[in-house]
Amino acid sequence: MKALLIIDVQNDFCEGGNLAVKNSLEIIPVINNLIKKFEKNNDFIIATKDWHPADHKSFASVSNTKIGEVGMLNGLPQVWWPDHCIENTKGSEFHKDLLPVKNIVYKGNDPEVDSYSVFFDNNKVHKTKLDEILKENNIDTLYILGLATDYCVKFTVLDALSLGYKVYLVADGCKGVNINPDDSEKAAEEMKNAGAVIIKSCEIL
Ligand code: VGL
Ligand code: ZN
Repeated sequence: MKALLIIDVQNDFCEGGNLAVKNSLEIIPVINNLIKKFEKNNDFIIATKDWHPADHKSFASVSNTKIGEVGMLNGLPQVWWPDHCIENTKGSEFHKDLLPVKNIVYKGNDPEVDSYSVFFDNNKVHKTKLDEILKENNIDTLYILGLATDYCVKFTVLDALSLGYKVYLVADGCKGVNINPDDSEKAAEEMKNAGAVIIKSCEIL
């Protein structure tokens, strides 16, 4: 069985948000078309939320660091981010144009460690419910898309592959942060080398 996995299409990652990903609104119609398609076939759909407490240490404001620079957090290299996706705020809500999705998985709630992958936090200590939910529903194939290609999409795809899922990355359904201009390209290469199949949304039947 297959599932559509929609990563972090939240206000803070969209135009006008605190960590806006360029041209992110372009992917919403692509994602909505797939939501309709998966719904029609009774296939599983799951959406994720980056969900941080206000004192999350990945925030430059909390760690007294500079946005965009890299430091160390909990023994791991950490990009310092602007405050974003704070739990129960406008910024952490899904973008209003995204069609509603019933199944939601949250990540990033531990203030001490960042969590790009929707399966594990960055130090792989805590696991979310995602793997369990997918297994309960006999899902072995994932169509992954959303924000951002070079962070949460990439690490989710890599963990999904290492957990044994067949992974399709829907290229026209993703946009990246691109702190360096080629970060998304490099991320796509990395995902492909790890075994992800990169497709366009129109190839999904
Ligand atoms: C993300 C940076 C910080 C993402 C989340 O969803 O890609 N990026 N937190
Ligand atoms: Zn975050």
